[in-house]
Amino acid sequence: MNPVIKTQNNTVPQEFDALVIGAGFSGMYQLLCLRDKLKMSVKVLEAGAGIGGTWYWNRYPGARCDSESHTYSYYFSKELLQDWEWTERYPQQPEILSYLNYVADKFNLKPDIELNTKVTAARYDEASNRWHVQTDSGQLFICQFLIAGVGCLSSTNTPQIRGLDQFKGKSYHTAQWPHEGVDFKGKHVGVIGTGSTGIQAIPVIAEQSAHLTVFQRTANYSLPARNAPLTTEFKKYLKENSDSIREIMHSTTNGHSFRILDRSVHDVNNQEREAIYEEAWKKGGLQFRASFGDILLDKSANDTAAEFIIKKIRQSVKDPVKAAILSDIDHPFAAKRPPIDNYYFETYNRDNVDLVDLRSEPIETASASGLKTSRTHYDLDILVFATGFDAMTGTFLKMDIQGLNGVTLKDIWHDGPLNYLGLQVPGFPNFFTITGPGSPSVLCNVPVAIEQHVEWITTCIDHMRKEGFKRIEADTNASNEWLIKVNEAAHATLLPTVKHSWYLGANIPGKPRVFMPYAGGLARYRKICDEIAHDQYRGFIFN
Ligand code: NA7
Repeated sequence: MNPVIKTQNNTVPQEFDALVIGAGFSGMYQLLCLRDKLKMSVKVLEAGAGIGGTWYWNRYPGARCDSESHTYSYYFSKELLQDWEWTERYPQQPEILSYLNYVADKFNLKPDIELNTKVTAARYDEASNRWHVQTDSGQLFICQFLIAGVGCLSSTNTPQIRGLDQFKGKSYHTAQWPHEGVDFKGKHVGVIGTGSTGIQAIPVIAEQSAHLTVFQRTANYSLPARNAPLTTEFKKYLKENSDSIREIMHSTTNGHSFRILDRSVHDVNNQEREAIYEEAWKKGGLQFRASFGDILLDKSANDTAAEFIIKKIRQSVKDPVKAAILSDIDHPFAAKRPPIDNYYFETYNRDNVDLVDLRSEPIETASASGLKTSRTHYDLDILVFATGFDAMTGTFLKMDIQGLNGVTLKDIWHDGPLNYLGLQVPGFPNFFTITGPGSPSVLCNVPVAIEQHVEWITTCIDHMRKEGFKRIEADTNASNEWLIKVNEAAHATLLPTVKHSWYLGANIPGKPRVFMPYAGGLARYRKICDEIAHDQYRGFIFN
């Protein structure tokens, strides 16, 4: 054994067949599959002090899932589907975290998860065909397979505001929320950001604080969630119909339990269209965008949905100035991740809520007592950054990952995340990425995408073991061809037309502008992955 990374404290390296990074939905299921189905030795390394990934970190007020609870679940175990009962249509963060802990306990996963352990570096040693993985505590692990289940939205983005270090109040990023919570009582609070997170947090913070100022850069669409407790009848329906629900989720574009209707906006007259939108608005949730098949494909079709939502925003917000700022939306509906909300726009009717349009008065500096824009100064006790993530690649690039011939992931992803199927990167043998860039991931109900990836990886490793292969690597040509397909799939939609989209990396200064997720739909993607596996894993090189 010839470790290429040295331990800091001369501890003996620990060896495993596979090492998984991250103990969220992905890492937990990958552990279960490799350990229990393939009987491999596996360790999961998790930076947090608890399991749960996204749902361990995102504890901000109002944090909730925007997939419906019964679909935001593992579907691999019939017993689990029968055991677990969600309470609400859209589960709150604590309920999802309880669910993940329940799963971890039920399948005895925790003994194989090492918490408080952040991976800082990983190097592939070609001679031994092993990954040498280093952690922030100086531990060294050695493994044949390295699998990243690090999540797509796990590296926070906090904008650089001049003078922020002078601010005497408290500031928090929503995805690094203190476990003890934040007491907003009597406080003047500022929230920067009106993406899904801001839209969830703002109504709750408004209720709890003395005064809230929302700093909005880009106006956003949002759909009413119409959250409610699940009825006894619906819970019974779920238990009796889990197979058919799973079948629908597997066969749809976005992995939800509803199908995008195969009709065009232009197939119906104005009155019919209005009635369809009205019905969808009443039902609430992301299903609104499934009303017609061409909403995300054709700008003129999209305009009808956009106009309908903008009309609703104007009806909800009484102050005409606020209504104008909130409804001045510069991108097509659903071309950015569409948030769903609980009385978001109505929150602006409260006396204690102000709205600042950062496009007409940008933030200039922070001061000891708040934020100064080009127009005035806002006094704040607490500043909340709901400013999103360095999505899809940020967490990978914070680790120093080195593949063949000393090439780092940073080198190979300099112009964008080269990958094959979002599962592997050429030059990084035996390294798999669960819901990596190049896969449908964030464009879907993510647990469905995760189950597909984890099961594909498990079958692939099983195949290798049966065939006596020790090493798998994505072919460079196949990867380049895949990137062309990812690009074509995106450009067949309105998704790449948005300027400030994190799908494109455009929210992070200096990040290459490449549309990262695969927009061809989960069902089509699943078929491609299955066909490639069936065709002797075309595009992968085995040794
Ligand atoms: P998002 O969707 O990236 O939203 C971030 C928000 O923060 C958005 O309104 C941004 O405005 C705003 N932002 C970011 N940087 C700045 C600066 N420098 N100044 C002012 N405003 C800024 O992140 P979320 O956490 O809301 O949601 C992420 C995903 O989590 C979501 O899609 C779900 O999948 C769950 P912008 O629009 O860029 O002008």
